[in-house]
Amino acid sequence: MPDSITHKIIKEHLVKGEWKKRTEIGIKIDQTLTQDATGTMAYLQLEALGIDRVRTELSVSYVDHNTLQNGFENADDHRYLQSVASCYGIWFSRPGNGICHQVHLERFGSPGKTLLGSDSHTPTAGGLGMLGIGAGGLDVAVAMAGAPFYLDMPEVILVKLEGKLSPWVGAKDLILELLRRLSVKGGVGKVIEYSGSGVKDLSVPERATITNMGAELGATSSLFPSDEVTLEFLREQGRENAWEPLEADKGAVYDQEITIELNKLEPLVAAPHSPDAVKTIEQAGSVSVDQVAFGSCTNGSYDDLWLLSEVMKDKVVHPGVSLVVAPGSRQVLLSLARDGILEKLVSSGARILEPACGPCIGMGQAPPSGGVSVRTFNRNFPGRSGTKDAGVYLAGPAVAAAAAITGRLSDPRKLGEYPRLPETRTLIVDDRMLIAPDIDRRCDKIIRGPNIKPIPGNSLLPETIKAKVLLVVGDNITTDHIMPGGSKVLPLRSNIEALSEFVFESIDHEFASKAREIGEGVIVAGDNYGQGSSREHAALAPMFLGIKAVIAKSFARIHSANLVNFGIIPLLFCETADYNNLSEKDCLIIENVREQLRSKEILIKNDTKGQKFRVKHTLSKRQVDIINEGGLLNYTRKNKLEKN
Ligand code: MIC
Ligand code: SF4
Repeated sequence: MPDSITHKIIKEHLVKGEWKKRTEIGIKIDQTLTQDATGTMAYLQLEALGIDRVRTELSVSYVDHNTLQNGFENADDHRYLQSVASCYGIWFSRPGNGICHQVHLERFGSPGKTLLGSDSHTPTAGGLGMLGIGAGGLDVAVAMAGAPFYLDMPEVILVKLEGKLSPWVGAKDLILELLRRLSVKGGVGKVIEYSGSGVKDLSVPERATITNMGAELGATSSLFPSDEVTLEFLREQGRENAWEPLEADKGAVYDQEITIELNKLEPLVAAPHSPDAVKTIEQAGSVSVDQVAFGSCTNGSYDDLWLLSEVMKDKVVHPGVSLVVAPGSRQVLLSLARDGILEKLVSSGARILEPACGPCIGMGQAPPSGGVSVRTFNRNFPGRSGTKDAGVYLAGPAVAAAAAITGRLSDPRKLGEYPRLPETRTLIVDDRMLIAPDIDRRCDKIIRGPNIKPIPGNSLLPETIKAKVLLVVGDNITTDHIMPGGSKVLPLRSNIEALSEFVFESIDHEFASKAREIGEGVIVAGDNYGQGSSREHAALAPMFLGIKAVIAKSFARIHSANLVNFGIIPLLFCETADYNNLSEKDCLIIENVREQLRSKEILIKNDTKGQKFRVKHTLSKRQVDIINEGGLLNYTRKNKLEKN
């Protein structure tokens, strides 16, 4: 049977389960990546698994998120990560070397291989034809220990790109168009594969912008073919040996097909506060802009920043705008410096930040009160910028550059002729900020600062759950709502007790104290609960606060898996009316829960309202066993580590 790219890669890596849609499969993971904000917990969990060295082909630990060092915490975590990397045979990308996804694309990504990362934008690697999947830190730790990674066999959507992009219209506009059509839940349970005549004109960084933001569609992954363009990119990186051609077979069958005519696209933005609130510039209106932020793992490439410098040439940033620029990697920053582009940017008034996530995760550069920020990033969830009442527009580099000059949202096509990228451009490859694993290593001691606390444990699932509804929320609740980021909270990622104080802070700032007072709780939610980040802390901290189950209309993939990993039951409403019947403080009783979990439907008694209702689950037997054990760590300790 002719295969899609997705099927080819999965077939080659399938180690458990059957080739059947929506059933659980286990795949072998070739490479892993972690970043510092999720990495400390992932490595604490790796330590708890008791292996002596990672069993993947390659694992990399990046430091890119928590780089603002307001206190000792982040610096301590960096030191911990470096010492773990050296003990376990893991590459270490030092702070200052760049954002994990950009560096991985440049230095390690490989067509046809699998990559599991403790960050939701791991599918960025799909720009190279590599199957990148985001997961919670514990899943990544287990994969590093050499066990399979489990996921539901995805459906595959084919997106055919026809024609050519017009000047001033870019890859970001393409993925925003897809978000407009499919919404933030349109990709859940699916891999998005690109093909068509338009593919060959997209560079690898442009492809990576598109696969990166597949995460915003909720997709499991996104994939481009590996072709001559891929080879050229790898050659530029001195890595042509990593290349292999990869394309779908003729006649491959897809679950859904979409065509995008590239010449019909125009510059787009995602309006506050969701990546799918997509509008044309005209529809968005001539909004006054206070800040423009360039960079992130979506648009931090050389070409993106070069475009900004061309637009800004001989001009200075609008007096009402603060322009901040964070290159995606040290390679990009070095190359920009060599080519005089950095000089142009500084002379135009750009505020240059280190190559890291920075403002994207609220690590500094929060916009002013009620301000508007135009960002080349991928998420504009409320409060994520660090300013609660700021409005963030997501845009491509052309729209963001136009805003930096005019001080308003404006159509870049009015800026005149589109600049031409110099044909002789080369990138500086310098791996001295990457520490390679030492084959003959001696494991010196792992260095732990006082902010690193032991991982809280969980007990076995009881026979009966008696818990109060602690919160009722609507659709599309993000993990930023559940467990916020930002410079105040992120340094606490390895201290769950301290972190748990901030759970649901922006929705109900008394949530943590209520949870502690009540003891056992349930969350009630609408559709797509837990979209966004892969942070397992959005399950681990609620577990610490006594949350036993989440009942939702539907879940985002990574968060649902994280709930299972920490022993919280993800349950689905059978009838929407039952969602409307539940109120905060209702006391819910699930009798014989262990027994009930064996079937797909579960009866819940609402003791407060004297009602009964049914919910369902889509958990595999393996996942039910994990929940019964109180989470994946307990389960793995009991059942010994599986091998690929
Ligand atoms: C994000 O973009 O939200 C993050 C920060 O990169 C997260 C990971 C985290 O919360 O540490 C992600 O996307 O998974
Ligand atoms: Fe970093 Fe932002 Fe990318 Fe997340 S989305 S990895 S915070 S740059």
